[in-house]
Amino acid sequence: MADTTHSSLEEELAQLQEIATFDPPQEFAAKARVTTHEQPADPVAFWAEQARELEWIREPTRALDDSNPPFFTWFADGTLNASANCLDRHVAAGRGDRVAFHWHGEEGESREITYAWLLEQTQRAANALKALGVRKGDVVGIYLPMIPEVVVAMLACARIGAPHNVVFGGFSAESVRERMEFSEAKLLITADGARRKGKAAAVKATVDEVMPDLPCLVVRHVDNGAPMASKDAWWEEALQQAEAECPPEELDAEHPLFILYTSGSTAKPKGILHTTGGFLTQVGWTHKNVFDLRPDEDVYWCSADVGWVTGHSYIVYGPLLNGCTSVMYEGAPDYPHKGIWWELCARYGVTIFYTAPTAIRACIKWGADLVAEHDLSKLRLLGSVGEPINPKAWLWYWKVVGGGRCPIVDTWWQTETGAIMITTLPGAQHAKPGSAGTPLPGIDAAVLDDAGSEVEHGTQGLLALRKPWPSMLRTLYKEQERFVETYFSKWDDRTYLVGDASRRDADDGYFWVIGRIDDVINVSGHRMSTAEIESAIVSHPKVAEAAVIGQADEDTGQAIAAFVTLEGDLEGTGDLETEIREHVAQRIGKLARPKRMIWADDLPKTRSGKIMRRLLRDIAEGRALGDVTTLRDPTVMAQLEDKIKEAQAET
Ligand code: 6R9
Repeated sequence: MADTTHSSLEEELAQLQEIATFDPPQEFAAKARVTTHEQPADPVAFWAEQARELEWIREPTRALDDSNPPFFTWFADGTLNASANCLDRHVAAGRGDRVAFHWHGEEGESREITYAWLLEQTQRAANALKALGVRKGDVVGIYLPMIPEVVVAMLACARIGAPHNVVFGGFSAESVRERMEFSEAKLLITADGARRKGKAAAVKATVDEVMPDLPCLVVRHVDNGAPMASKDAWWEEALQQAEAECPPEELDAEHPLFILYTSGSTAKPKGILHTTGGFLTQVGWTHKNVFDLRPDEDVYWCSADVGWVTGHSYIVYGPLLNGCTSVMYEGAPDYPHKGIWWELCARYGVTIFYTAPTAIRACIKWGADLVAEHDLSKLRLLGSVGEPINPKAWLWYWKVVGGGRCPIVDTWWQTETGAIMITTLPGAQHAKPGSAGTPLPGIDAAVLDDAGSEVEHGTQGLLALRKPWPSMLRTLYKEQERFVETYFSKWDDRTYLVGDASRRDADDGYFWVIGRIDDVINVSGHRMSTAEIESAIVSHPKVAEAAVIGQADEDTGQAIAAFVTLEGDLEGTGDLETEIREHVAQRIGKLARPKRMIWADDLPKTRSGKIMRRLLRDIAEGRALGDVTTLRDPTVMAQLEDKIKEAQAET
C-alpha cells in the first residue's frame, strides 16, 4: 500500500516537472490583496506613500535624499519609534489581547504571547536597560535562544534607541566576543542555558569564559545555576524592579535600529547597519503584500531563527508592525520527532508558512508520510528564502505541503537589503520553480556585465540594484570605506553590487539567482566566509595552511570542504580531523565545521601567492582542470587529484 502511494507521488511530481509556470490558483487570486504587478513611474513617491502606513511622531516631508551617494537617507526629517509601531499602536487600537506569538517549547510547553504582554514586558525591559546604564546610541548585544524574551529584548532596545546586535544562538561564544568587541557593545542580554534536542548547553558560563568583564542581563531559561557576578543581573528580577511605564523615545528615521554581522569575503564579519524609518516601511509593506497578509485571520510562521536577518525582518518587525499572529518554535525541525513542524501547523492552524530550501530537502528525505499525517488544509501560501530553491524541492513543497493549492513565493534578498527585493506577488504573478521572479514595485534590479551594461536576457551576469531602496543598509558599522569598496565601487556610487550571479528569462524577464560570486559559501541557507573558516582552521597549532571551498551538496546546497596542510611532517589522522573540526566549532560555531577534510602537502597558488580556489573546486567536484600554467608549482594539482581519487575510492 505504502509503496503504491510513494510511486504515485513520484509519478505526479515527475509530471509536474513538465509544467514551466504555475499561475496563481483562482481561488487565491480572487481574494488576493494585490492582483496586478506594476512598476510605479516614481518609485520614491511609491515608497513615500507606503511610509504613511507607519505611525510617525513627526511626519517626514521628504522621502529619499540621494545628494551624497552612496550614503542615501530616507524620510530623514521624520521621527518615530519602532517598538511603538510594533506594539503600542495595536494595544491602543484595542488589539492588546491578540496573540502575537503562539510559542512552542522544545519539550512541548506552550505560551500564548499577546501584544499587551509584549508591550508591558518591553517597557519594563527598556527601563531595566536604562537602570543598567544603557543610553540612546549604545549598542546592546543579544545572544538568546528562540524564546519570547528575545523579541522583548530587541523591542526594548528599539524603545530607547539602543541599536541591538543579535548573534545567532548557534554561533560560539568566541564569535559573540568578536561581534561584541567590533561593535563596542555595552551589555549582553543572554540566557543561563539553551536547549537543543533534549540537552541543555551552558550559555552564560561559556560567555563568561571569553568575556569575563562584559555585563550581562541573563534570562533564566534552563535553571542550571549559572555563575553570576556583580556586573550581571537576572532578567526576571531586573524587570520586576523596573518601572512599568517607559514612553517610546522619539527617534530620527535614520537612527540606527540594529547591527547584524554577516559574512563577507574576508575573515572579518561585516556589521550591516540598518536604520529605522526606511527599514520599517519596506519590511512592513513586503510582509503584508508578498505574504498576502490578512492580519485578522492569518496564522503566520517563519521557521527561521531571530539571529538571522530573516528573523529580524519577518519574525519580529514585519509581523508585529502588521499586528499579525505568528508561531514561534524553540526547537529543531526533527525534535522531538521529524513531523513536529506539521504537527504545529495543524495545531495552530497555520495559513502562511515561510522556510528555507534546505529544510524542505530534509523533509523530502524524511518522507511525505510525515506531512500527510497532519491536517494542513488551512495553509494557503508558502514561502522560501535563503538560497536558490531547486525545482525538485519546489514541486515537492507545492504538492506535498501545499496540497497543490498554495502559491509559493521564492523571496530573494540579503542581510544588506533588509527586506524582500525579488519575488512574485502571489495573487498577481505566475511562479516558475527555481526562479525568484521579478523585482517588487519600487525596486530596480538588473543583470549587468563588468562594464555596467545590461546583458542580454538568457546570459549570466552580475546582479545589481540600480536605485536606492528604503530598507538598504546604510553602512558597515565603523567601516565606512569597506562599505563603499564592497558595494559601490564596481560600477558607480549609485549601483549596488549584490555579490550574486544571475540571469533573466527572455519571455517574462524573470530572474534566476545562481549563487555567490565571492568567497562566500551558502550552507543550509547560512552565509559563511571561506576566509573566516580558513582563519579558524589555521589557528589550530598543528595546521600550517588551509583553503576552504563550497562543494555542491544534495542536502545543504553547499557543503564546506577544507584542504589542510599540516605543520612539519605531521600526518593527517582521523583523530586530528575530529580535533580540527571541534576547534572550528569553538571558534565560529558547529555550522562552520568542514564536512570534508583533505590533507594536502601543498596548495595550488599563483606566483603572487594567492590560493586558486577555483582549481580546488574543480577537483573536488571532479571537473576537468582548466589552465594551470599560472600556478607557481603545477605538480601540486596532480598530487591533490590523486588524494581526492583515493578518498573517493575509500567511501
Ligand atoms: C535573506 C538571506 C543572502 C544571500 C544572497 C543569495 C542567497 C537568499 C535567495 C538566495 C536565491 C533566493 N539567497 N535568498 N538565492 N534565491 N530566494 O538569506 O540573507 O543570509 O544575507 O543571504 O543568500 O546568495 O546573496 P543572507
